[in-house]
Amino acid sequence: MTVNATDPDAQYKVPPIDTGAYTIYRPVTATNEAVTVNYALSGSMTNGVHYTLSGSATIGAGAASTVLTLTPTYVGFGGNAVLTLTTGAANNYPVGISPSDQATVTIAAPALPAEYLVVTNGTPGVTSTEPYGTWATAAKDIQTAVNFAGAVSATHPTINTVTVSNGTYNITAQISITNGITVRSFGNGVYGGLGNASNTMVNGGGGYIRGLLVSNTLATVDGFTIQRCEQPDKNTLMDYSGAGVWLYGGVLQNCIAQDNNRQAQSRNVNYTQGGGVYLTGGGTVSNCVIRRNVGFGPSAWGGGVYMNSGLLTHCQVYNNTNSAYGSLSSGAGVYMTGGTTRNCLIYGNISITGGGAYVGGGALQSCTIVTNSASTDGGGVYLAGGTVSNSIVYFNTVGGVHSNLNTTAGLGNSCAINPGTNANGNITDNPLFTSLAGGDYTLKNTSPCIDKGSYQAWMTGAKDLAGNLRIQNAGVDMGAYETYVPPKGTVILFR
Ligand SMILES: [Ca+2]
Repeated sequence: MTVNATDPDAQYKVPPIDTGAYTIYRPVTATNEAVTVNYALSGSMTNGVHYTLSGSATIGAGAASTVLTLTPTYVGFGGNAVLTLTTGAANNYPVGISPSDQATVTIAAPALPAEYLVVTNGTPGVTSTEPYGTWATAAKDIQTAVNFAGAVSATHPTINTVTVSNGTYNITAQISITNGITVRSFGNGVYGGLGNASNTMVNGGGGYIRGLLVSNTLATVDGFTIQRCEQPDKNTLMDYSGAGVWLYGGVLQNCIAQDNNRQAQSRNVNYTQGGGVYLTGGGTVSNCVIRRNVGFGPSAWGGGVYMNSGLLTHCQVYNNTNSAYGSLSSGAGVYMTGGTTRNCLIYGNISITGGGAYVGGGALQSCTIVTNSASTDGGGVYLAGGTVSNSIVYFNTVGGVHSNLNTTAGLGNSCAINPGTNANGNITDNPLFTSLAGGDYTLKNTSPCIDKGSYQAWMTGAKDLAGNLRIQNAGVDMGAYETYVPPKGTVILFR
């Protein structure tokens, strides 16, 4: 018997799979009767798991050889694997005629992509092919690639990044991210970021579908606009929470949530918790823009953001509305029962109470809250628990009682009036924005808010909303922006 590796190279790649082959010959001088050849395979891989071997080890009557085909079925290994086939005793033919009774086929580890790629389904010249590792073979919808990413599979490598080319992705079902993966946009040579977010749209088209459901604490979404999505229904928490994004743990960063849940009123839904974003499970929303989202119902909580834990930081939250008919409607910009809202600019939001924010628990820190309005109380913030610190709550309006806050209980080191207090480090003076009319809420050099904040541990090394150092000069400023005040006068010496 002689065995040759007549196709010594094999590889799992999709498609096609590159098979290997062993051919077992008998000597030309041998019998022409059918001969069954025993064989053994040795190597680090397991038949049925890593490959399958098909064919027959019987050399038929009158035939000179038989072929065994080796088909790789597993891609998740590293390094090449060698499989050696050894012929042994034949049941009706003497062995040992030939010394060439061994041959090897090598299964090569394919070059795995570092990421799954996605393009819009209108992109020309693309033939979607697993594993979507090049732009020419990219997936044409985000969910398809997300489903593969992070999954431990016998037939797919574990790749933890999905990169999505800029464009508009019209969805017909929510994008569900259940694994601890990173999903990021890509455009102009840059990954993620707010710049790409404005060109990479997840568009619900007004259908009654959520945009993103993120349910893994290790997941990160970076650089998308989520727009025109609607809360699926009005009956269960999952139905009426997070029309744009439902984030359980994980990170949403550099994203824009806009124009979500705008049909809530026409659908007469009973509840809304987070028309733009629902934040729970200790997740983080960072460097995002949350605008023009809607809450509706007798309990419209958080047209922009509803959060019961986690961190909302360095975000702009504006022009969200609670179009509600009930007095429980509160917190058009941010409704929080826990967690931390930090270093955010919250403006132009409209509600029944708490136009900018409702704080029922947790901490609101270093925020600038202006030009919001409420129809009954707390045009800026309605404080029912928790704390507001190092913030500016000013120039908000109300149809009822207090334009800025319903109470000063829980307010510290902040600038506010109606009501205002000089206790607990608070001040009531005009904060002197650079341009209130022009919407520039940075502080003039002469602002009374400069250096009047109170240090908190997170500020060390942190940036303000504009990306400048959070602490400058003699101490931290109140509000979302830090102003650097140059030393007075420069001594010029003449002689
Ligand atoms: Ca300062």
